[in-house]
Amino acid sequence: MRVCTDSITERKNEQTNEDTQQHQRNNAPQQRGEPAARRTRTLQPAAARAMGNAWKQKFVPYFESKVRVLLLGLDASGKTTLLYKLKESSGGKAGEVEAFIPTIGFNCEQLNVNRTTFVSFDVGGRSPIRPLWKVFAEGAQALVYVVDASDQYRLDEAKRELEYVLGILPPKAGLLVLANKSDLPDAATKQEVSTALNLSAVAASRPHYIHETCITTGDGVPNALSWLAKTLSISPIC
Ligand SMILES: Nc1nc2c(ncn2[C@@H]2O[C@H](COP(=O)(O)OP(=O)(O)OP(=O)(O)O)[C@@H](O)[C@H]2O)c(=O)[nH]1
Ligand SMILES: [Mg+2]
Repeated sequence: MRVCTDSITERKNEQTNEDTQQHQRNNAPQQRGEPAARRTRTLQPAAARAMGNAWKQKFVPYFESKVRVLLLGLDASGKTTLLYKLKESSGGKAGEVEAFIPTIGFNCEQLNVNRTTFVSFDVGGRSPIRPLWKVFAEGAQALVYVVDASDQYRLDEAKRELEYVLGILPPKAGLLVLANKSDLPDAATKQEVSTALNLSAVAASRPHYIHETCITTGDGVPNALSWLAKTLSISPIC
């Protein structure tokens, strides 16, 4: 049996499921230079699968949608604002922004626009539902990754999370990065965000595009989403 000091494996579970190992690698507090006190528990893969199946009931529009788009980003990057902006600019064609807040405490939302369903949740190294992401990633045609370009201290965290998500996303799924909050004076440019995320390397094998946005005013959003619509060969999203 492997010897590991991580709290997750302290349960002495001999399961060597790939999800769990991947989670441990990415979540190891020592690797993030954090004290042991901040360690968190996570779902076991079997529990995640069971919960994933239960969630499929809540997210029927997403799983039955012709076009599935994941909308991810660190907390406070602008995901919810974007969903409401999409709803507003769809001229009444979009569905409701449906929010689910499961007891394990993270936000999840979905929105239908023109037979395209967006499902959104926070990504963060300590997310206890990380093994669940696969349920949503499988079958996703694209990922919209929202980055708070004004929060330059967290660009590295945004990079790590993006790498993890790209690892579970279908290989041909497109990637649209929004360098958001470009209206703020200290916001990184799209070139700086691209470099910080190492975009040309991590997304080399898939269609990708980065655009500066100010989601609150809508600046840059139509241009960015028209790239997405073109890449997905669907009618304009907004
Ligand atoms: N200045 C500025 N603020 C923005 C922009 N986009 C979003 N915000 C603000 O950033 C804050 C967080 O936005 P949300 O849309 O709630 O972010 P989120 O990613 O859904 O965050 P969580 O659900 O908390 O994880 C809100 O106060 C927004 O008004 C932008 O382009 N510029
Ligand atoms: Mg939100």
